[in-house]
Amino acid sequence: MKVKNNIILAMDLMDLASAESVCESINQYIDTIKIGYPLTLAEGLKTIGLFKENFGYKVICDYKVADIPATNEKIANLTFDAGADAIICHGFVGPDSVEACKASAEDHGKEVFLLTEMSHPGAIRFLQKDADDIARMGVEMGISNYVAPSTRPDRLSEIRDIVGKDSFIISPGVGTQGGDPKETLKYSNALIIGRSIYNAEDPETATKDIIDSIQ
Ligand code: O7M
Repeated sequence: MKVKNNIILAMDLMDLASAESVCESINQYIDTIKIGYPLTLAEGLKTIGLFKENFGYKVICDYKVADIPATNEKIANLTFDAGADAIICHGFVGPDSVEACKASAEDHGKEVFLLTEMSHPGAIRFLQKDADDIARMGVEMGISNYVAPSTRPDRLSEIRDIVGKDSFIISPGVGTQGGDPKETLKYSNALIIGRSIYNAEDPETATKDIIDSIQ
């Protein structure tokens, strides 16, 4: 996936009008948006198509799919049928569950991202222990897109080593959660950024400042 300016907007505002207003103000700088449960549960699956039609964005659906294979397949099919370009699934549920999302993505000619370690402090307790193995599983399965944390550059670097230089890693945790954009891009292909942009007094300036800081 190609991502303009290496920035994916994490749009977690919960009403479409506010979300679209932020997108309008930064439209010239981004071409990829990530939406998750906050906006989808508030406004419905139709938001996927709206971002595509109104802005021409690539839409990554962050539904952190983490169920049995049969249920994962239903979730992924619905997501791709609604127009998503990619879906994010959890890895800790194991290869059969991940395979269900991957197969759905392939059937639709779309992409799957495998979530390895998460960016928040609580991820250290359970997920971190298995994150390298999750990344190895992804490689064994032929997955080429990953999510790994910008809040722990050492861990991000280790995950990069496992998935290899040709894999595509996107990283959340920049800004509000403490991750540094430039440091993150040493190991990652794109930054996932939410509150530092959509909660900024002036989202356009905030976006421009981030772009300047990574150039
Ligand atoms: O920049 P923020 O902190 O406002 O938003 C970060 C976004 O990335 C938000 O949508 C989170 O749900 C998501 N995210 C994390 O913050 N940490 C993770 O480990 C994983 C994700 C994510 O995108 O998962 C796929």
